[in-house]
Amino acid sequence: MLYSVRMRAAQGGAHAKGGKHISGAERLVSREVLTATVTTMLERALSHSRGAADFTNLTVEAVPVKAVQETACLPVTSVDVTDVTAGRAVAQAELIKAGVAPGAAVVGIEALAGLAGSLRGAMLADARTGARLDASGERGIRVSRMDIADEQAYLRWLNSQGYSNIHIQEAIVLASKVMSAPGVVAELCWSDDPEYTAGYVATPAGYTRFTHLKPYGSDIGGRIFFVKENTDLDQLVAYLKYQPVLIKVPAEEVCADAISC
Ligand code: WAQ
Ligand code: MG
Repeated sequence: MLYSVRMRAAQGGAHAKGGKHISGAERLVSREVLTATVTTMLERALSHSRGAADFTNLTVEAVPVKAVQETACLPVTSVDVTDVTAGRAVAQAELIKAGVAPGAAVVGIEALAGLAGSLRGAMLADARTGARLDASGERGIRVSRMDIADEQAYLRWLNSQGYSNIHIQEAIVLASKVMSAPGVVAELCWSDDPEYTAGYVATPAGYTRFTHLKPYGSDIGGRIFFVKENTDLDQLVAYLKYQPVLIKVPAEEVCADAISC
């Protein structure tokens, strides 16, 4: 059995009562690390750079192993840009390369940039027009029930590429699940944590990070998933929210000489 652990935290009351979204997290873990996972999430909600949560919802739900699908981890590339304008221009080009119509890429970037506050989930948008497709309003669609299959192997794989922060760790897992979903062409994301300016475009071919997609100090972030025409939206949303998925990193090079590994 695995356990889906989900946390969402707000300040000024529950999300549904107008509270400001502070933090959220999703894990799919074994019984051995369940209690530690819950504790870490609670601590994170109580001491977040977006503010201290006064409402935290923690859900723990058993998931039978046979319900879990596996999917490959996206390869990661980093692009250094000098500022937000340059970052958004290259992110736009990356979206277009993935099959998002040029006008839709512009509309999508503007939708994220124009948010008055962070949603706690993602927006779905038409990859031809950029028009919003989901009816979840200010909540957004929350992708859930995903994790890395082998955390130690994942951390080694990330470290070997110079990546170590928790934002990257979590975002690659989320994006890998989203890219395995039926009908998704690409994702655009930047963080809602005021000190974190990097963001990414994910496509089924890979995860491309840009060092600046959001101005330093802004606490408005978000995610937008661009969706192909004729996609069954109910099926897509059900997959994103409910399908348990574990992400597999590429097998490590076998080391002939254990001492030099
Ligand atoms: N499902 C859907 N949307 C989500 C989820 C989720 N599970 N979690 C967060 N979001 C949305 C929500 O609108 C947040 O406001 C927004 O995304 C940003 O969330 O390579 O830190 O957790 O250096 O602040 C990306 C770059 C970091 C990482 C992303 O997102 C890198 C990040 P945050
Ligand atoms: Mg955040």
